[in-house]
Amino acid sequence: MLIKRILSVITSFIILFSANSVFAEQAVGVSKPWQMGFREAASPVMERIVDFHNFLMVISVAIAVFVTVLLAYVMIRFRASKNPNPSKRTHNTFIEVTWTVIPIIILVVMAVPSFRLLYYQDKAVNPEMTLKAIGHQWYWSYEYPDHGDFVFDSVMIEEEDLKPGQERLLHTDNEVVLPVNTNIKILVTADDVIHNWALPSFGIKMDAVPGQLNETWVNITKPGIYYGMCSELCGVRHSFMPITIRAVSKEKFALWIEEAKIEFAKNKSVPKNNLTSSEIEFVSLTSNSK
Ligand SMILES: [Cu+2]
Repeated sequence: MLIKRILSVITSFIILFSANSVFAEQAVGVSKPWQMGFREAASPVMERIVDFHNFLMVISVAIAVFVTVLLAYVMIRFRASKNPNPSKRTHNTFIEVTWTVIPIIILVVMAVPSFRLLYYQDKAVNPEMTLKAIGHQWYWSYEYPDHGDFVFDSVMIEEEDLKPGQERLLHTDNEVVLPVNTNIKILVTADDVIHNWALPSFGIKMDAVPGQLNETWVNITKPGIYYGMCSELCGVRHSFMPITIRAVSKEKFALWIEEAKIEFAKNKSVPKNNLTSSEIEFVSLTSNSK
């Protein structure tokens, strides 16, 4: 009876996992049901983050196993019932040097690739274009400084307005279109409070700080739709300011840019008032005095 039950649980798990692999191609840059570990990497930075994670995992597991075995050995070998007269030893120079030096070596082995990765994700080498993301309460707006003077807002689509294929709480009305196989410099800032522009598939999690321009980069390796979200608690609708990126070929991107220049240039005709209340007061006072 018990064996039957266990078998049925195992088969249902196999069916669940194989069903997911059938749909794997449809969902790009989004978490899948029953997923373990990271989203599929879609940039050289994320590929290196995954490799570094796997490398650290081996070290962590080896240390955990070693400590557990050592603890079990000590508990059995030196148990009170077999050792009525406990040892009075307090020092052993060789062991003390060993348990200091080996952890230092392990930390250095971990630190070297960690710092290399940190500097690798810091700045793009020869960026071909720039994307500027600006965080607002509670949506993102985007500029393409190398492609003309336009800006657009990216606001989450509410659940009742979702179209088939759009992910709940993740899809925005205006998608950020980017070309694949291009070194893209990403500038991140904010308008009001601290936000965070996070895109797991690209290995990006960059603070958006008002008055500060933070830089990172991406080179998207596969076309598709990628989802991200604000990752800094920024107010009541913090959970509802996602990022939707459509990665396309360079040719399609060139076409989209031409359309975007026309479509979003209109928004520019109504300039956004970025002044603070004290600045507005100052402007109105000085203009009245003339
Ligand atoms: Cu935010």
